[in-house]
Parts: sequence; C-alpha cells; structure tokens
Amino acid sequence: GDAPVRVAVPQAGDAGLVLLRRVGVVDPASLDDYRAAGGYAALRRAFELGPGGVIREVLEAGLVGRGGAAFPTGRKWEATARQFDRPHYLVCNADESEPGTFKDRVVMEGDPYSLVEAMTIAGFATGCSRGYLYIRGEYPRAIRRLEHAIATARVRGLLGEDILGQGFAFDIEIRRGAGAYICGEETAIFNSIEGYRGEPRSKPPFPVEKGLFGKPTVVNNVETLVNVLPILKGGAAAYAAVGTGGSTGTKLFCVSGTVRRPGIYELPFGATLGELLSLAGGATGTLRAVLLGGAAGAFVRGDELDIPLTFEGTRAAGATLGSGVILVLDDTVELPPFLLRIAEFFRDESCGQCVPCRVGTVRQEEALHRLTRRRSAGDLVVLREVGQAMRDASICGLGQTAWNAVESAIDRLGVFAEEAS
Ligand code: L3W
Ligand code: SF4
Repeated sequence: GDAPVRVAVPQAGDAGLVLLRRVGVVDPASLDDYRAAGGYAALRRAFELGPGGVIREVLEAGLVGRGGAAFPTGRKWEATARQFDRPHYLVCNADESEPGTFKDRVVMEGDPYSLVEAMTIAGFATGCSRGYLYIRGEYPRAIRRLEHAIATARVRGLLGEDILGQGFAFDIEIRRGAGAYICGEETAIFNSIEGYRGEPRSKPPFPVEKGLFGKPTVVNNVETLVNVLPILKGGAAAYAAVGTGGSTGTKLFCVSGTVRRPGIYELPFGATLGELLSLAGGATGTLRAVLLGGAAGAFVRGDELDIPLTFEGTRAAGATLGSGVILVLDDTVELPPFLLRIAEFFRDESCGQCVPCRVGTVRQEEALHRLTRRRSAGDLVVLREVGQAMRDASICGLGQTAWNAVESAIDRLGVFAEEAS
C-alpha cells in the first residue's frame, strides 16, 4: 500500500548512521538538499578514481550483497567490467518482496537521490550506459519519488549524455513489478524486463556473462548499491574498519512481529541479536523465537540471543542473515499456523517451472495442514523428504529455501515434537 513505513532509528541524527543518515532529514524531492547533505561527492570521487579504481575500492571495502546471498560486490563488478561483449547493463533489484523486508523502501522513499547516484557510479565502474531500476509495483510512493529524482537528475546534467561534463553517458529506466515474489530472482527480472513470463533461468551462465538481453549484466540490491557512497567518500579502509572481517560496514535490519518498537534499525555488523532486540524494546510478551532472514530463513530460539548479526555468525549458528529480517515471535504466537502461512506463501509464489518446487511446495503445505489437525510421525517424514528434494533439485532460490523455516521450527523449536517419538 501507500502507507508510510515507521522508521524506528534510536540513534537518529547520530554520527553512527551511514545509510539512513539523510532519511527523515532531507526533503526527498530536493536535489539541492541532497547535495547540501553530501550528495554527489561520491560520483565526483568515482570520476577521479576511474572505473578500475572504483572497483578496487569496493573490493577492498569487502562489500557483499545485501539481498540475502552476500556475494562480493566488487567481484561481480570486476567480472562484468572485463566482458568484451557489449552493451553491459546494470539492474537494480528493488523488487523487495521477502516477507518482513522493508529496508529498501525506506531508502528509496527517504533518500531517492542516493540510489540514483549509486546506480550512476555502478554504471560508470562496470561500463554500462543504461540502468534498469526494477521496483515492486506495491511501492507507489517510492516509484513517484524515484521518477522525480531521475527526471531532475537528467535536467541537472547528473544523468544523460555527458554527466558532470565528464563524457560519461548513463541513464536509468524504471520498470515496475506486478506482484510476483519470484520476480525478485535476478534472472526472472531479466525475463520480466524483456517481456517474458517472470521465470528464473538456470545458472550458470551467471548474469555477469549473460544477463539482460543475453548481455553482461550487474544485478545489485538497493542497499548494496547505496553502500558504495560511503565507501567512495570515506575510502575503503575506513569503511572496512566498521563491522567484522567477514561482514564490513553497517546493515539495515527490518524488525517486525510481536516487538515493542518495530522498524528499520541501522547497526554496524557484529551487534548481537539480543542487543538489537533491546534497542527495539524487546518482545511484547515472553520471547519464544525469532525468524532470521525471512520466509527463506530460519528460526532461532529465544535463548539464542548471543548470535552475532553477521553473515558468518548467523551461518555458524545454523541460521542466515538473509536480507536482514528479524521477525519476533512471543509466546502468544501459535507456530503451526504461522508455518502454514509460510508454506502457503511459497506454494502461491512458486512459478511452477520446475517439478520439485511446483509439487514440493504443495505437498509441504498439505502435510503441514494435516499436522496442524492431527499429529503424525509419517507426515514429519513426508515433510523432510519433500524438503530435501526441493533443496537439492529446484532451479532457483525459492524452491531451494522453501523448507528452511519449517525445518528449523521442527529441529530447533521442537514444533510437532511429540509426534517424532
Ligand atoms: C558471478 C559466480 N556471479 C553467484 C552472483 C549471482 C547473484 C549473487 C548471489 O539469491 C538469496 C538466498 C536467500 N560468478 C557467481 C556469481 N553469483 N556466483 O551472486 O547468487 P546466489 O545464487 O547465491 O543467490 P540469489 O539467487 O541471487 C538468493 C536470499 O536470497 N533471500 C531472498 C531475499 C529476498 C530479497 C528481497 O526481497 N529484497 O532480498 C532470503 O533470505 O538467502 O541466499 O547475483 O548471480 N561464480
Ligand atoms: Fe520456479 Fe520454484 Fe523452480 Fe524457482 S524453484 S524456477 S520458483 S518452480
């Protein structure tokens, strides 16, 4: 809908804020405000460094993708930049559809020029003259603000044929999604932009070699791209000094569920789950569990609050940071219907292209339906076998992760435990 997202930033106005520092402070419609608050200094720095220098900074900063998979951004940029096949394309993945994820929306609504500037830098570094901003259609306010920002940047010489008189040509086109979760998968975006059904393609080849229109393509999430601004402004070393060795910089966390102060929190990587929950005021009742990483993620128990919120820390704890979802469940939440809702979501959003996922998501939902009514050890076996088949044999991340949350609820939270005996 068009309702504003509440941004709960306890340290608003703090020097600690990096990505959200302008959100709620500048007028998102004003390019002058954006420039007065440091906007376009990073693009100027990019022109000084040259494309290779920008990629080096991004590599040295240790930036990894914020869409959930944490792939090194600099490696992706380097791999695209060196492709001889032309043209190269840039795609910004703003199809923010992971349940419980609303961070990119806050950036796009509150600081739209930051994304325009960051996309321009990414295009410059990787040899693209055209960028597509693929945004979910359910974000009308973000779309309006980005349209305005792109049009203004064009008029002011910050997009177009000769950006800032540097001889670099780049422009951005907005494409809206139409409500399908699968269109957040990078190769489904390509099909959607090209006018085909939003179905994922098999990888490899990776987009860096054959992406949009079969050409070398960089695909980055909104949050990933805006991180390039502080990297260029402060330098890679200063950026990498924040966070941990494996997860540098700050992260936007989407805190929701039965929690006192839901919203977006920006913290350096390395804070623990417990520290973030304290900032958010704690669970409204007695904490039962937290779903980390969204519907494709995993549950952790209420007594596992010392998990560090880093990619490596959550992985070591058998969970995932994903796109930064922290969905809090207190003891008033009944878990079986919650799991059923997740299973319905995946069944509904499966594109149906491959059998393990098309059939597996239906079987998973059916088994959960039966388990919520009458517990049976046989249905737990069905769930596990179907889940493993989806994980091993699905084409894309949707099918591969559709069993993660259910599995963790069974193994970690002991849901349906009495039937396992
Ligand atoms: C070049 C190679 N590029 C991989 C690229 C690849 C892609 C990126 C990650 O997302 C995740 C899942 C959930 N040469 C490469 C290469 N790449 N190897 O790196 O690739 P991949 O395949 O690991 O993941 P993915 O399919 O892009 C799946 C997470 O998404 N998820 C979903 C979140 C949804 C949102 C949202 O709504 N905004 O983010 C939920 O957690 O964790 O790991 O670009 O091309 N050798
Ligand atoms: Fe489609 Fe599911 Fe196969 Fe992905 S795993 S291609 S969503 S059917």
